[in-house]
Amino acid sequence: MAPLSNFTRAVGSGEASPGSSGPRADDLPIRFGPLVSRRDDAAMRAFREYGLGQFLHFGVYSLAGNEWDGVSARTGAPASEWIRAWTGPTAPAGWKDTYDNLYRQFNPANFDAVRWARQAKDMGARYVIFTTKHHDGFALWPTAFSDYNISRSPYPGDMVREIVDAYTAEGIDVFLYFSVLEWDNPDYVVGVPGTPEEVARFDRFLAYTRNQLLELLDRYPEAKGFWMDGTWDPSWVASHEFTHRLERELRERRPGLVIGSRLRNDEHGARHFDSNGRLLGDYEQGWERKLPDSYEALNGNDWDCVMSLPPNGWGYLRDWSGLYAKTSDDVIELLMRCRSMDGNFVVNFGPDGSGAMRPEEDRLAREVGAWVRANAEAVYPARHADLPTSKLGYLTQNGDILYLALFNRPVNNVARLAVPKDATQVPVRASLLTNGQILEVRHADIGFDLDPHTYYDVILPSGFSTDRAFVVRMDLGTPTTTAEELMVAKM
Ligand code: H79
Repeated sequence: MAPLSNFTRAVGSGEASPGSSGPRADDLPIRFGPLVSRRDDAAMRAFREYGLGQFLHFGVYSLAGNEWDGVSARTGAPASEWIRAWTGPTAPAGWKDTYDNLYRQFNPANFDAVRWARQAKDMGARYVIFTTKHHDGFALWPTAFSDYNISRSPYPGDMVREIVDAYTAEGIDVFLYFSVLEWDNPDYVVGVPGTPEEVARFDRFLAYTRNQLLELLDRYPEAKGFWMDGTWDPSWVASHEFTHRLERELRERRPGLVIGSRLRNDEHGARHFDSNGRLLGDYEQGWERKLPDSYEALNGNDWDCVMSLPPNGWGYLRDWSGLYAKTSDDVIELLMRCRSMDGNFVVNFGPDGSGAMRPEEDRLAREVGAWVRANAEAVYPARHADLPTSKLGYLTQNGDILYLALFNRPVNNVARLAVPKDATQVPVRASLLTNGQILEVRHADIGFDLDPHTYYDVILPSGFSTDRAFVVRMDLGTPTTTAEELMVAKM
């Protein structure tokens, strides 16, 4: 694909086009390509074992809850945290001005980072991504580089510090969400800066962005990484030389820092991956409200999938009526789907303007937590199993232990797994993870012509019933039965 079309696609559809085509033979010369290749230090090893994460969207938009004066913004703003962009006939007169003054009321009485962190811990989250600054530009830390920050609100404190402290105390790693894009900033430029005045303005904006990122690193040395956002505009994309330098500087300032692929693009405009298909950063950051089709398509890259509970609302959305909200079963399924492909699954919470989680989120955290606790060893550190995928659920593996998280229980209670005929390790023992009950394993060498697989049947106890997915734990060992040659036609 020509680099230009890559660029056009990225700009036209936000983050809609993740996925690498893998390194290509026709290498284009690239000056502003990756600064790292697959790292294997402690920070990245930890990233690979996070498994489950929590996203927190909290800010001035949480006060509105996607509506104002009883009028819904649903048809005029793309998502709740986007409410400042509300336009159309339903938008209140002078809305932007109203919004830009909302911070004067931002004083969430129920904000309690310790409570959130405990809840995340109980849910089984091992990292949190916190919105230090969303597209509205309001900083939840007392930044020295903009007046539009928490210290100008009635809230007496530094929310980022409270989050970092509370989550770190629970052993949950903190990633800082940071939107480059700022709607309210007069120095921000939409489109490639053209006139000398625009160039000067955007240069000021870039310097400001750099200052804030370095400030975050200096103020919160406990933070493990950045989850960048709002980097699709051609103004940022054209700043490839600056962002290349910036990434290097961030890494030098904080060895071990984990940075996703949304920060940068190459000089041809290719985002997430350079024009030769190499990942730009430590992990793929394109999986927002979407999932890869297959493990193979990921080319071994690290990745996380971030997901809102309603179709697309991240900040508090007061009115969920008429929207499908993902259930605990959905979240558990997504979690295991991600783990089976070596990814982390990050579920979003959007507390209300008082700092309270909604009852649905409280319930989801409890239910997901109960499941993850009961099935922890199938979630982490278990990873992708190099076996054919199963229509019954998702496979993960840790050394000699194979896990099948069963979402589609067969009506005959025979859970059949395909294994390559030449596999040296096959399921030899099985049990239910939830209660340790031993399950019978049978080799089912069906003998389909040209089939590269043989099959192992795990017999599920008909007396065992559950209303959630459950995990079959299998020991892998040397095959004791071999494929029979009896049926090979002698022709
Ligand atoms: O914080 C949440 C969202 O608010 C944020 N990312 C998650 C984690 C996000 N903001 N924007 N997007 C995700 C992608 C949006 C892309 C679009 Fe557009 C905005 C499509 C249409 C408007 C950018 C501008 C791409 C095309 C025009």
